[in-house]
Amino acid sequence: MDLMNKKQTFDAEGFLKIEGFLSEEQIQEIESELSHYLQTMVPTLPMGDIVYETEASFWERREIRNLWRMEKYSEYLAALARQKDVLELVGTLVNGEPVLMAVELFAKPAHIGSAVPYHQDNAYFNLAPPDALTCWLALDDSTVENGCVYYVRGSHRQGLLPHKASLVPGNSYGLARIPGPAEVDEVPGIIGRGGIVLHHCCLLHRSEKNRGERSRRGLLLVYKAAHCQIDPVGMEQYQAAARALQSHLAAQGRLS
Ligand SMILES: O=C(O)CCC(=O)C(=O)O
Repeated sequence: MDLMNKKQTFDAEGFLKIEGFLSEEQIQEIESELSHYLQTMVPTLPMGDIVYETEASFWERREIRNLWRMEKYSEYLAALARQKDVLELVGTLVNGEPVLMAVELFAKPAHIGSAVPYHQDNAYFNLAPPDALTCWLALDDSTVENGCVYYVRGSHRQGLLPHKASLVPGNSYGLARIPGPAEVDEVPGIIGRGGIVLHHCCLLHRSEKNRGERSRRGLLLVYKAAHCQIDPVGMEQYQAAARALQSHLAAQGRLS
């Protein structure tokens, strides 16, 4: 599929899936950088840049749910996000010069990896115009069993829907009203290791708990176009939700 066909699909559906975007060799290189990151960076990270799973095993085995702002700590990952073919594709889809916002990990460990509530990323970003996207890179085969992301086809065209504090560590903001199954055309983002799914920042999406035997790691490269501005009113609402989560965790003694 050429770039213009990819753009047509992305504009119409709000997401675009490309199997085998990275080779097995590249994925192994990323994995080796990740193990280095876990050993050397994770012990030094500030609280805001790491989130642990909160299931019963929390105190015994601290399984990582999310790593945020990884581009700050890993030159390798920052360079990966600047790869020419990635920037060319992203620039076409965001209608302008691509600017990296973040590199993140959604680790979703086997058995306990927690669900992500329905949300639109732009409820967090508050960008106008909403020319931003996430490139979700599968480090494992992502299946229904291990908690793939579900995308609501065409939902990016509705604009931003009301969100509220979700109190979910790692995803503090969620859709205020959860749509019924008949209201949405939801597509499971089943994708093989090395594949990518790019989704528009206004696309409604969620993921379920990992009920499988294997982890479901997604490495997220998040971009906006250079011409985007931040809407301060929306940003204040999101930050209030983030503060509500912090107070909730502090009240439970879980801010450690
Ligand atoms: O990986 C997941 O389960 C959720 C990812 C997500 O929310 C996103 O890509 O914006």
